[in-house]
Amino acid sequence: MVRRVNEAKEVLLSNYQPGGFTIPSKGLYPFQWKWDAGFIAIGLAHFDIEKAKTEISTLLKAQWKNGMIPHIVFHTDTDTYFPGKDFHQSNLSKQANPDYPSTGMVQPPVLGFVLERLLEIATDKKDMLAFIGEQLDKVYYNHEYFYTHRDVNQEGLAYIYHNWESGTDNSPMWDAIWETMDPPHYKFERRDTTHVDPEQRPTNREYDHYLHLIEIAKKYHYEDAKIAAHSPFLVLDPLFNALLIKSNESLLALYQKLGIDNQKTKNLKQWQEKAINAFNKKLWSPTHGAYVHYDLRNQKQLPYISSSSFAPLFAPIVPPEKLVALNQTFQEKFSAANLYCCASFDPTHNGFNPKRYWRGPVWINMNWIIYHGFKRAGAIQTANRIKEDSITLIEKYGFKEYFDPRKKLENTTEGAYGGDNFSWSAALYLDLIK
Ligand code: 9WN
Repeated sequence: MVRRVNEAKEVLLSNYQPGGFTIPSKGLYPFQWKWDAGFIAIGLAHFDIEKAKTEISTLLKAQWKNGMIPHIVFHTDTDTYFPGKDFHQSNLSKQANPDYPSTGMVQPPVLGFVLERLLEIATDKKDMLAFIGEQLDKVYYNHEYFYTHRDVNQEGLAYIYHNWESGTDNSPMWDAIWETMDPPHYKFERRDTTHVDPEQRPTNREYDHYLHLIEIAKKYHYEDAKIAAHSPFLVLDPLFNALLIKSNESLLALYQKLGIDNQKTKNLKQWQEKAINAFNKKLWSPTHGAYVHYDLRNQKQLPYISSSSFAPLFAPIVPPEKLVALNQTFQEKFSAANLYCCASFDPTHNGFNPKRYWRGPVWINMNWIIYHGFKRAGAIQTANRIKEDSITLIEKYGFKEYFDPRKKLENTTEGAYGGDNFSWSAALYLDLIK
């Protein structure tokens, strides 16, 4: 198939905004999103290193006083997205950054390993290391925020209080939590479904749950301790915590490159040891042969396997005996010859839906994480399969937001869904083909 390198660069450049950040997709997502910004910077670094640096520094300018980096920064005024800044009202929090309206929640902590990847890509290492030196403490304070304010049991694992914090918004595993809630039927105008077929997006009732969780957080002025005490959604997510552990590892490597050994690096080492132990105790399910989510509010594991179950391979987490079981689970459930790798949810489960958002479709950022994970574990064949499938999907369908895992579709016009010219699909394509 024909390479789409120039197109990928065009997607990123056309989504780049004068304010020094890149939107994920025109119309559908018109602001800066946290984990998108990280993946986008990796793609930009392959052809415009200055823009890659700006993407990160713009995001970090919006950091809150307590170290939190918000999930969306509303750099501009536009009403093509709901819920926008008037709904989230970050100014309710004393910790918010008054100069940057944002949401009052987070997204997966990608910045540590993104900075490390930028250093690998950069040709002028000295210049990139100087940039990293300017930003690194901010990322450290973000990790300190997680371990200080998001770890209710002080066990080394950070909770999320909203499905949007997971990045995997409407995964079937949240359904069990929605059943414990009965939010009002809010009156609101969806904007996403004016850009994308509603069949490919969450339902209105799911949005009631999403909005309700934000109303609770707003009621408590986004105070973490109060959210932890009252939110019906309080989850330890294996994707989120694996990326935090991976980023801890990267922060330590980067501090070492900068010749820095201080209280911060001591703290990072302590958090890391505690986190890895707790991760293997609390998030491993012997029944599933995989890592799963833990529902802190209801004190139980959520019994579902998803692409998030394999994210720990990307970090220094998985001991040898678990590696064997995890690999076996992957081969049994996710690597069938008639499927592209990797479905976002267990394709053998009845909750699997190959077209609807995070309930089954392939996402390129998850593939990038799992590809590096299997590579790190030495499972090169599986790693290469994931890389090749990602490249094939993009070369076949273009830079869509998510892709149908089924190789044989009844209707050949189907196969890729969600937003068009989606930034991280373009960015990570540029990185995967290297
Ligand atoms: C809510 C921007 C974001 C991604 C998420 C993806 C989607 C937003 C939405 O788009 O979520 O954050 O409105 O659906 O699920 O992972 O960061 O691309």
